[in-house]
Amino acid sequence: MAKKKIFIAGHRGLVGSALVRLYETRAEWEIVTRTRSELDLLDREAVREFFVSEKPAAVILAAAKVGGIHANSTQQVEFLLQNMRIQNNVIEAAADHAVERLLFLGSSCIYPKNCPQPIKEEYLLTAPLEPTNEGYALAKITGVKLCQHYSRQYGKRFISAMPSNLYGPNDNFDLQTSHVLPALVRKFHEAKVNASPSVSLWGSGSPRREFLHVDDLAEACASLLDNYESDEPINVGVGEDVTIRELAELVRDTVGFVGELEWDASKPDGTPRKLMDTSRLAEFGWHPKISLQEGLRRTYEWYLANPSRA
Ligand code: GFB
Repeated sequence: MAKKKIFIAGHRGLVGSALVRLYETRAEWEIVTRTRSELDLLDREAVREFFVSEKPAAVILAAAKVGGIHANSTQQVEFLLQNMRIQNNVIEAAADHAVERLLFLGSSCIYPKNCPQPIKEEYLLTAPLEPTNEGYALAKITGVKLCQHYSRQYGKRFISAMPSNLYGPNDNFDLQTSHVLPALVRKFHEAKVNASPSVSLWGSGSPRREFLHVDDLAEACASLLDNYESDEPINVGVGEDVTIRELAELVRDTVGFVGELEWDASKPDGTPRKLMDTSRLAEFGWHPKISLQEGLRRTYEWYLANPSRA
């Protein structure tokens, strides 16, 4: 049987690299990737030419400008513009060049700042957004809606998954631009190595976050791409969250740092909580496998084995 091509856009990132690891085990698919220098996803014509020549049957759009609370809040223009451009280019070209299935990745931060918890998919666009990531959220909401309208207006099988906060191999460990979990791994590791008495963390430690290992996300994406038939977005999370303080204690214990935690109140907390309701996903029949403790252990191992990423 001839293999079908799947284009994994953003294959060097946290999500894309997990998708590549997964699809390498699936014989029915031929993985297609392009580095940024081979194909600039911001360039509409180049993207259209790529679809004409490669003719992928499926696309997972994991290419995006992403970052933690500091990067998001200080580069709202770039997060809004670049993400809109990438997703418009890829989704429109996929529709115009007979891609059979496309999965777009949204994010839990696109839901309203103060919505009831756990967050159901239907809460999208019911109230104002969290200001620290408004640019990113607006771009992602547009992508989710574009897929939904392609599905409704043109019968395309373009779907959207909304992951919670993600972590795992190939994450960004840069302290200015990273998300909290990789930042904590690095901070605690460096404090241990330097025998520092304390580690400085941002905000109050009281916000709650839900963490999903990226290998679990990749499994969920593959399953949804194959079998999810609705045009409604679907949350992909673990169904439980922890405070940032609890996360910090877990990372501290995983790394083996003995010292104090200090909280820098001059840094933002961001949204107080964004725990997603995963009942739609459970009904679909998918459940995560990797606990936060296990995922953290694996992530720290990966970090130690890849010092160049730090
Ligand atoms: O992961 P994070 O940067 O982003 O921060 P968000 C989560 C929480 O961890 C915030 C606290 O309350 C931070 O103040 N925190 C404590 C730290 N110490 C640190 C640290 O050293 N580094 C970082 N980065 N945080 C992002 C959105 O929001 O979530 C994006 O901005 C995206 O749009 C992503 O959706 C999933 O969870 O607040």
